Order: sequence, then C-alpha cells, then structure tokens
Amino acid sequence: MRSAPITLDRFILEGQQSSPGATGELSLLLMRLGVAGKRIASALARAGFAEGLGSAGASNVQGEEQKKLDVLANEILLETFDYGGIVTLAASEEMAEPFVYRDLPGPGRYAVLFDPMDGSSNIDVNGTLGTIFSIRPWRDGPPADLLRSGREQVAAGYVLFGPAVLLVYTCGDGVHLFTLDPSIGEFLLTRENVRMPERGRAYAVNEGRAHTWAPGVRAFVEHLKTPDKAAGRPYATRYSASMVADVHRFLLEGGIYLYPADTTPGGRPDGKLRVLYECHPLAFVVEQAGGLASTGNARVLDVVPASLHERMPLAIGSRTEVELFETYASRP
Ligand code: FDP
Repeated sequence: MRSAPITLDRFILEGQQSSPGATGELSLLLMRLGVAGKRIASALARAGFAEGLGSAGASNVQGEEQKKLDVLANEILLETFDYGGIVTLAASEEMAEPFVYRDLPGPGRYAVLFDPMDGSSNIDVNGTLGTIFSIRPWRDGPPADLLRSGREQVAAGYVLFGPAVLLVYTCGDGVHLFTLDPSIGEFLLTRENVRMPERGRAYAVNEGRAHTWAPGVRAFVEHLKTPDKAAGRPYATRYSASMVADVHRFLLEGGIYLYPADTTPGGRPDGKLRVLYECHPLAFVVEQAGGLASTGNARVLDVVPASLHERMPLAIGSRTEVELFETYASRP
C-alpha cells in the first residue's frame, strides 16, 4: 500500500504530539496560516480579471502606494486570527497601529506580525509574491512590548505565490516546506528540514541603486562580479523585486540577497525593509536552515527595533557570502 501524502495539518499535529507540554495553540495558528495562504492565493489567481483588484491608489503607513491586494491580504490575515482567543494582537506593515482583538474568551497567548504582500510591485505583472509571518509569545501589554529581538519569535515563515503556492515555516526545529496541491486543496510536505547551501553562485540586489550604497557594499558587489574561475566568480544576478521570492531561491540554491542603506543625503539610512515584518521572520527561517542574516555589523535576530515600523539594511543568505559581506561592510 502507498503511504498517504503528509498534509500540513498532519505534520504539525505529529510535531505537536512529540513536544511534551505543547498546548496545540501554536499548531492551530500554523494551520490557520495555511488557510489564509490558500485564500490569498485564490484572490491573486483572480486578480487579473476580477474587477477592483490591483492598484489601490492609497498609501500605507510608509507612504508607499498600496495595492488593493495588499489591503485584501491584510484583511484576510486579520480575519484568520479573529476567533478562538489565541491571538491577542496583530501588527502589519499595512497598518499604522496594531490591531487588538477584543472580547477574547481568555488571555491570548500570541501576537502575529506580518507583511501581507511582499514584492507588491509584482502584482500587476503576475510575478512572484509572498506573505511573510512571525509569531511571538504575548501577554496583555502595550504594543511597545513588541519591540524585542528576533530571537523571541516562536515561529516564522512565508507563503510564496509563484507557479506553485508554497508554505515554508520554522518553529525553531528546522525549516519545512509544503506545496499546495490544488486538486485537493491541501499543502503537502515536499521537504522536511531544508538545509541552505553553505555558499551560492548568485546575488540579488537592486543594482540601479548602487550609487546610494556605502563604499564597502559597492566593493562587495564588485567582488562578486569580478571573474575568478577557481573561486567560482562571477556570480549570477537574480533580482525579482520580491525579497521573499529571492530569499526562497537562495534557501534552496544558495546565494545572497541585499537591500543596503541609502547613504546619499536625504536617502534612507536604514534601507527599506522592516525589522519586525520582514527581516526578523526571514532571518529566523534562514538561520534555522544554516544561513545567516546581517545588517553588516550586527546579526538581524539580535536587533531590537525602537519603533514598530523601523527598517534596517539587510544581507541574508548563505553563510559564506553573508560573512564575506560583513567583512566588506565593516571597511571604512
Ligand atoms: P515591495 O516594496 O514591492 O513589497 O519588501 C519590500 C520589497 O518589495 C522587497 O520585497 C523587494 O525586494 C524590494 O522591496 C523592492 O524594492 P526596489 O523596488 O527598491 O528594488
């Protein structure tokens, strides 16, 4: 007899059963994220012909153009945690202030943070996008209590909307990858305990912005491009305008994604990416797979943001390239 495919629910439940003391609440949250991922995937699949999906014209709290699908994905995620009393608070890149769930049956135990639609410029061109999530323990407290290091995350991951819909997550015991089988509407385990290659052959960065980078960052990218057959250079460029898509590629194949600081006068000295919604969760996933995430002079997971929407420069990927990046970034 063939063995049945391992669904997301089964994998999570079996993991929970082998963790003494687990309440099952975190498992429920991960399963709900699977449902949210399917709902967002369905909205994306209809976006091309469903009236009203696409550019929203409004701006998010960072003043960037917001797409209707960003708004919709944010709403789907808020709804996802709006029952059962497990989640007390949800914070998102798309909301100025966290959403507090009221009338809970008891004290909720978790806060969920998310970037509902990462790589949103890809919406209108049918490119790859993702939803990034991070789960933290939570007791009643002011939203400022969310300003903690990335090491306090209990789970993190993403749903990737590409040719197939994938769900990748970690609870701190390795990284697991599931693929949505549309014929049965279930995420099926495709790779357990994903390991990131120690080094890669590719990098992803918006090189049109090279004039805004610090000299050390420019020198690092020049190094990657300088041919040296024995050392495996030049590296290939792989930039998709969706960090989650690029990081996913490097999770499987090795390589480095960069979004450096803009050092020009009036530029963004902290880069573009948000600490809590993008950098901490992807750093947790990548480090669990054996990779690294760095600002250039600090490990991403050690960074404690001073505000909810704080940004940070990011280098994330294979250990070899990120360590090399740190040596270049520390140059005067
Ligand atoms: P987006 O704002 O379109 O959601 O998260 C920010 C991000 O996408 C990354 O996913 C992506 O790599 C980057 O910004 C693209 O920014 P640039 O257009 O400046 O390259």
